[in-house]
Parts: sequence; structure tokens; C-alpha cells
Amino acid sequence: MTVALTTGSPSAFAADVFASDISGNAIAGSVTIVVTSNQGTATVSADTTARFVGFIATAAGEIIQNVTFKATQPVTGVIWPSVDNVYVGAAGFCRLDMDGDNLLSASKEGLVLLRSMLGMSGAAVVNGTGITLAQWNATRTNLNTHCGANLVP
Ligand SMILES: [Ca+2]
Repeated sequence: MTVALTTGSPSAFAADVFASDISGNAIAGSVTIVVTSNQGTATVSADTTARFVGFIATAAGEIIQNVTFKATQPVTGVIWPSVDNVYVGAAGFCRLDMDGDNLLSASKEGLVLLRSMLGMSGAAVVNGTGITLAQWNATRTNLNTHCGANLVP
């Protein structure tokens, strides 16, 4: 069974994954989970009758594209891969790039950060760097939210 994530840019997926009988009742068994993103695959096995499993993309720009569930069949009988309580979302990343070119420049990001850390604020932080105040404000919010910073406007 494959769940394709076709809209948005999901970077987090979680669900209760378990083996079940044909009626959907949880039973002992093993389910292998393969998560495919635009940057590769990750495989995990869930061996209990009910297990909450989650994946978070590990790189900026990584998007989860699909998740496949395969039950390992026992010697006798049949088990089914079952999924319940699915959560799909976007994980936050600490990003220093301020202008979206995926590069860190000493004369742009470096200078803006240095000015802010020295106590400068407002337009004085970005003047002459090519970084707009709006870009700095978005980056500052990201740094405070995902990087443990406490930078003031
Ligand atoms: Ca940049």
C-alpha cells in the first residue's frame, strides 16, 4: 500500500502503523515502511501491533513524496499493513540564507547577522547589503523559531 503525497511540500509524516487481519484488527506482525522523498528513501520496520511512527525531512528543501507500507507475511495466514491517525505537515528548518539564493555570503547574511548581534536594529541592519528589511524580518523570525536565537527587530 502506497500513500502518495501529491500536494503541498510535506516534510513530515507520522501515523499509527500496525499489522492487521483482513477485518482491520491489530495482530502481531511486521510492517516495513519505506519513505521516499526528493532526496532519497528511508526504511523502517514496525514490529508491534500498534506503533506510532514518524519521519521528518532532514534537509532544507526535502519533500516527502510517498510512503509505502508492506506487511511481512507469516508462514501461515495472511497479515495486512494498516495505517491509522495519519499526520502530514511541514517541519521547520533553521535557515541562514536570507535572499533565497541558497548561498551564505559574508557581505550579505554575515554582515546582517553581525550587525544584529552587535545591537543594531531596523533598516540599519540591512543597509548596503542587498538584503531587504522584509527578508531580514523573515529570516530573523526563522532564526528565533528554529535556531534558538533571540534576535530583536
Ligand atoms: Ca544568500
